[in-house]
Amino acid sequence: MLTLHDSHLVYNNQPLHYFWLKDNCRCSACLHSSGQRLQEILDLDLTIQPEVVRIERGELFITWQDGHQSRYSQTFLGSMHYDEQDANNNAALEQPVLWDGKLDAPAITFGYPDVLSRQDIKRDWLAAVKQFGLAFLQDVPNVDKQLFKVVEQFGFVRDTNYGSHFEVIAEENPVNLAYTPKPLSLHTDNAYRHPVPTLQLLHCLVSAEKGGVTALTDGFYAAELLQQRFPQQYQLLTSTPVTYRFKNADTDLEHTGYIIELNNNGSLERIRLNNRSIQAIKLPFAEMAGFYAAYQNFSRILHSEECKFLCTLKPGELMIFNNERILHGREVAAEGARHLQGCYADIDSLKSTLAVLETTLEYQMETK
Ligand SMILES: O=C(O)CCC(=O)C(=O)O
Ligand SMILES: [Fe+2]
Repeated sequence: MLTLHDSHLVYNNQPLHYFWLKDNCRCSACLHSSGQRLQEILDLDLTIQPEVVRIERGELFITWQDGHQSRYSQTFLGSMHYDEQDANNNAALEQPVLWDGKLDAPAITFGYPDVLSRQDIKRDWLAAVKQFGLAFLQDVPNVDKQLFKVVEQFGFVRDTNYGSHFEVIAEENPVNLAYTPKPLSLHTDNAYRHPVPTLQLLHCLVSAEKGGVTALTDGFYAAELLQQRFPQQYQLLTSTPVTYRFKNADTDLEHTGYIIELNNNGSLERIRLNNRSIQAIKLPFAEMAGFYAAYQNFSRILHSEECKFLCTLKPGELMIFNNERILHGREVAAEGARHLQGCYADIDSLKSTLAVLETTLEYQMETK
């Protein structure tokens, strides 16, 4: 069960380097009661050797050459397995649930009063945003800036040049086409920012007499379709730099990224696409036509019936979505008064609130 080697030991078929064990000592001199590490990498002896190693009731005890004593519980060792593939890839355990145009909206719709009064429903709401990238709330009081109260349920408002919130209402001289009745093609907001606000909330206070229909597409689902059907175009959109810019009297924001952005593992990280703020594409002459074909085709897929979900927000309804994954748009020009209030927030806080809630609810289940 336990064998000792020059640079490491093997316990329960798990190879563990001595320096790694020393670096992960659980004693109170090495690990603060907060769970934060007190060890400095500069102080670690990479050639360190154990003096004595023993197993007692499944726990591993080591006395090091300098007399320091370490003890590793079964639970700790069982959760490490650093040699295994995906050991570091928590994202692999958190695969998003992709959806198409036949989205089951009722499954991701929650009553706001329930979210406020029941922790399990609040958990389900936040989990829907994390997994589906989108959730709806009903019966949100039809009150000015109520969306701040909604954000308070999981995190913080992200201020931008539009302020802490924005009014989606037709204006005389708008700084942004969002503040007109015109239709808006599917887009992500603030593509010219890095980091981009990762969540957007839109709360309907007044719905249009006609039109003002909301369109939503799961950009990750559409990107997967593009990859399956047109792999070369997918490759182009993940590797051709495009610049987005927003400029007015007091703001000049610019960012160059990709329409489909991947992380180091090659998995989808974000969609960055906004027809209003994309700048003239500059590419070698021979590459321009290919890029345009890919860009247009991806937009066609995003807007296709296969991908696009339509709904009309009614007063008191609010949608919250991942602005790095879900594209939103306004399908038909809004006729008559229509008023949405919008704001941005960030998904890291939402995931943190969800994780804490999950732990609390699991604990309550166990102690019942
Ligand atoms: O009016 C709408 O439905 C969407 C407006 C919009 O895209 C925005 O404010 O970001
Ligand atoms: Fe928008």
